[in-house]
Amino acid sequence: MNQPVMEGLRLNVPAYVKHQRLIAWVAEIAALTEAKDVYWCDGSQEEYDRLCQQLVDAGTFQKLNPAKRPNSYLAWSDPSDVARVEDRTFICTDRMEDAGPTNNWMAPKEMRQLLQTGDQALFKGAMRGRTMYVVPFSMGPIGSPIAHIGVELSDSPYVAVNMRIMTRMGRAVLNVLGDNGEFVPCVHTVGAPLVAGQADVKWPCNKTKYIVHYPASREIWSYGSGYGGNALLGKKCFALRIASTMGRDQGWLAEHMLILGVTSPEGKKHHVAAAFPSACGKTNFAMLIPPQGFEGWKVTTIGDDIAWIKPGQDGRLYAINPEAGYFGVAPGTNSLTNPNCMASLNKDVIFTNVALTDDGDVWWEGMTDTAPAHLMDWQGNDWTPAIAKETGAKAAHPNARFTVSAVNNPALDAEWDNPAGVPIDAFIFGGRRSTTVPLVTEARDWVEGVYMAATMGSETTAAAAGQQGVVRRDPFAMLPFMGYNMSDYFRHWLDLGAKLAQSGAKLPKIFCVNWFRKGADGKFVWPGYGENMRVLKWMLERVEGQGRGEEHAFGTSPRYEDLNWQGLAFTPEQFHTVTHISDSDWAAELKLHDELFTQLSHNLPGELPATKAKIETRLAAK
Ligand code: SAT
Ligand code: MN
Repeated sequence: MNQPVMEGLRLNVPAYVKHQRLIAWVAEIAALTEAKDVYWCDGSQEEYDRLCQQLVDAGTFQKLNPAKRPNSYLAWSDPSDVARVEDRTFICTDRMEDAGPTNNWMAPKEMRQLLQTGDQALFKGAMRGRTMYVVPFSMGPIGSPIAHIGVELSDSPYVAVNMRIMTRMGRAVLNVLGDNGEFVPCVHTVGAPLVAGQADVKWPCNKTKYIVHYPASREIWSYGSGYGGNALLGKKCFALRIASTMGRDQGWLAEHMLILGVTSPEGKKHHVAAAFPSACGKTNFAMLIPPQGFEGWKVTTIGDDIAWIKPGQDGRLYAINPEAGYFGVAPGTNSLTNPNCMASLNKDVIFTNVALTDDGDVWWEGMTDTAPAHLMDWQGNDWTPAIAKETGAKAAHPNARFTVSAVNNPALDAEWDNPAGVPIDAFIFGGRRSTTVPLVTEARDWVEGVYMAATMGSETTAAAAGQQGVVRRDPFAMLPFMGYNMSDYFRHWLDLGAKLAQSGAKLPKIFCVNWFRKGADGKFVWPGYGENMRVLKWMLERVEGQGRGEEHAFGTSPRYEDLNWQGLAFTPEQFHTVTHISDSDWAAELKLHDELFTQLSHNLPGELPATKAKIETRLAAK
């Protein structure tokens, strides 16, 4: 313990760490960043409590009223550091075309110069005055053959405590790593070095931000942000961008998908994986409570954001959730829309950028019908409903988040931690579209399903910095999370489907959904949330070769009479509003598909334009 390795710096390597390559790398990064000292996280409860208290002392955390919200904390970020920064996210492959046209690219050598090796390299001295936390984590059950290990070095204790909730983190991971195991090295700094005597701020960060991936060496380097996917590097950076490349090379899939189990009153269980862009209700869908008219049905959560999916011996696809917690959007969540989620948040939560009530609890827009008479907003300002009305000030930031362990979820599936995963019966792809895309459509085959997923569009949300509410193509809901060329990824999906079909296995069915169509009054027509069960049940009937529908140009959709309406007043006219296919809207939509295909023309699989041509023929024949 406490071997002095460099002048002025102790690496503090615990006796149980045997991995020389890991120790050497920690020493290298500590030297580069000139961290004040090094702390190895063991993942214990005692450590978590201690770091949280340290964050309270530093002003980053406020401890919530233990009578209302036991063992929970609130952090308010810097107002400039509130979401993922897609324009600052880079994939550094040798060849630009391997990152593809949807990613920011820089040659690895050039990026390393900027971050590590150049005279002004950003990581040089970046952790001065700060402790560097060594955060060993496993994506997937510790020791499972499908899990992969990462080690994040971060100068943010906020990151360390969040990683303990979001991943399996600590000493047990290093035990599995042994003296020579493989790990993905993740380096993170908030980019705010302190000179001697300088007081720290509550949320250190830097205006300059870089979220950088080197797929070839499976490295992640993140600079300047402390928020969400920019800083919790196990999530989008590792489990999607780096893992998608691993999946391509090794024959599996890393997807931006929730995983849920559905058990019928007869006890038959199906598993579904569903991709939606950030802040489009994945967590709500994964925790759905069946509505009136669905007595005896049960929905259970395996994962709410990311799925790693691998072909099993039997040719079916098996999915695991590589994460151990939820980093979900708070605003809009309430005990009507998502009671399971609200129950998950009763204790042991880290809230970020929600509002603080006068009695030391949290609040956000949509939590209750009436707002509290007074609270402190996410920027620490006085907030009242009157102020909000006058200035438009939000109590919580629209991308305010909760971090909570999966085991807090009352609807957690018994298999959520099973290293073998669960067999997937259906894939669902959904965007946020006020018009054009019907409530639900079943693809006639795998290729048509891949087409639907590839051409998916969605209106942008507060989860990413930038303009909101504009439709952009978001293939497979992976646009911000793809670690390689998007067209090569389409090819990977097509090839995997063909390979599985060849083995004689029954492929999962593919569906496309849209919960977000609006009426002439600009309001959502479909009630969503628990009522999505009606659509889910239809999909599972189709999986079973039952369930009726009507074929149209893009696939098969249910007619009004094909869904169970027991317990919901939803008229055929309303159903028409959320399902009808307008020829002119679709002519415009197909033009956008064309634009996407032009953008992705390098290596674009011929099956996709061919599918589009078939749709056009069908539309013309109407
Ligand atoms: O900030 S995260 O990337 O973790 C959340 C999201 O955008 O889905
Ligand atoms: Mn997500």
